[in-house]
Amino acid sequence: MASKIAARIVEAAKAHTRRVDKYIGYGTAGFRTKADLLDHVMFRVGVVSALRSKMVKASIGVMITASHNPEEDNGVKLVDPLGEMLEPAWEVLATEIANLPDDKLSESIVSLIEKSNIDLSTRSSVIVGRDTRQSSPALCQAVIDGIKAVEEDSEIADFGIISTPILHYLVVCTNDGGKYGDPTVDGYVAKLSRAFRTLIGEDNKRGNYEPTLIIDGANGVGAVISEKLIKALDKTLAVNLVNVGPPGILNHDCGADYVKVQQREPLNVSSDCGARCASLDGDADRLIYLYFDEAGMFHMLDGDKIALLFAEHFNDLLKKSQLNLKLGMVQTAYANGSSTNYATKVLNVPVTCTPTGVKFLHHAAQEFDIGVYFEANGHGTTLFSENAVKTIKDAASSGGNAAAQELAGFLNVINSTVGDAISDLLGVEAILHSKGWSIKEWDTMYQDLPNRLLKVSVADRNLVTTTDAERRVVTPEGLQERMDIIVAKFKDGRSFVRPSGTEDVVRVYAEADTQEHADELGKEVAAAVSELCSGNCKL
Ligand code: 16G
Ligand code: ZN
Repeated sequence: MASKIAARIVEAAKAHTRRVDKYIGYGTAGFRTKADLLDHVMFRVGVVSALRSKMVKASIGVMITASHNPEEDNGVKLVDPLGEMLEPAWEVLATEIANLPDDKLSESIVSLIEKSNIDLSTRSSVIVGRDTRQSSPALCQAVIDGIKAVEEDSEIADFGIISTPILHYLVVCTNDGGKYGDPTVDGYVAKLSRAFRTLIGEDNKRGNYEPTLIIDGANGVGAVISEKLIKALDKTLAVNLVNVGPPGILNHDCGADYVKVQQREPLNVSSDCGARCASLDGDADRLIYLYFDEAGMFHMLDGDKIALLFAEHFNDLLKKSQLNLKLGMVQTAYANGSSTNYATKVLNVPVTCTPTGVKFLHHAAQEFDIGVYFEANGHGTTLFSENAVKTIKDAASSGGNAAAQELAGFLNVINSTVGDAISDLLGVEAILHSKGWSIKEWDTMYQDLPNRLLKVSVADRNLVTTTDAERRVVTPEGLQERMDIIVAKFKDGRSFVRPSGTEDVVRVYAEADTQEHADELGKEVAAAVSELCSGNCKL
């Protein structure tokens, strides 16, 4: 049976031969490179997804996207049955299969089926989604060809253009029989918008909160989903949607990554507007807020500020509702030192630090009853344990506990399956409304420490290895000692370096009491990395 399937796959693979030698690895965000190198990878990912579905006897997700990368790139990642990132052992298997020469495909598939004890009689079920890139439809077809090569009769739910978080949501809802929500895009929009409208209640204006918002759709799928959402919100929130797609170019001078990295406003958001703007990235799983103050100064509120807003509000609601649930936060080393201080010293909320990458944060957040996790780049969500869901719902339904009822509303606004810009945006708006806060009041919760991000090109970025959630260097030998000496020269100095998981560079982060000092610290550390890894520094 295994060899029969392998023969079918080899036959179908003739339409998706491997025409490029380049090794393509399954990185932190799946396979990602120039779109024209990906046809054979997509076909093989289709094969792997169908086999994985048979093995776990559940629906698997496949998302075709390169997130915030430029239009000419593309990528693909697999989503496991509970909505989480693909199991690491299968990342290895997927990478192996994606990079095999065509004539080695057959034996490798047979060995995978046999070693993993895959029950071939189980019908494969795969949920597929794609972002708005021009290359996505053809690459999606390659994935579908791969799934069908394993089993012509596979169950394939092709949802077309959807955001990455919607794909995660669909996988969860499909596998839990609709408990988390209705497994359709309309079901997703209805769930979130209904919960938001319930939280806002009759009066959408409160204190200094104005129910008007600019959404920067990054010319991607976020704009498509926002349009559906705007309709469903029915004026509870007045949205001015900009960067809605062609002729605007995906992620070009707009989107969450652009705003975060360039520290400036996206295209079509003018500096004198004085309003709140929420920037989404190309697949709508990252969110960054921004505004201009009266003096025309740009201000950015990144993942850390969003996390602290959630943490503060949930902390508050837990106290008011007198529910005994453990609230915690998860950050990475990139989190601004001020945000960590605010959480631990002002809010008394414990903070776990993990390596970069959603899967690490998500996993660590499961240790709490209510776990708020965010990367500074704007990717994050809140997880509620089973115990938390039950406790909150029970308290809310017994009546008279307004804080518990508000928490129950957040259970439905938040997409806990993965970081979701649209859901986070509704969460932020509901909190600002609840507090009667302007964006400025949110922004002044704490003051970010000045910081600088640099990258260094080196001969081999994997020379750099780290420990302690990327906060200390193990190799090259002597680098950490050098960094310790440099950091000690700066007031409030902190710096760490790590090899990027998505680019061929070593990243340097530096933080200090003034911007000048952060810049200086970053430069000195980058020079040390360059020297010890024989590379060249570049901004
Ligand atoms: C990927 C990760 C993101 C991380 C980024 C770091 C996922 C789904 N995405 O985009 O969490 O922040 O990589 O990139 O895990 P870097 O390794 O190049 O710094
Ligand atoms: Zn993204």
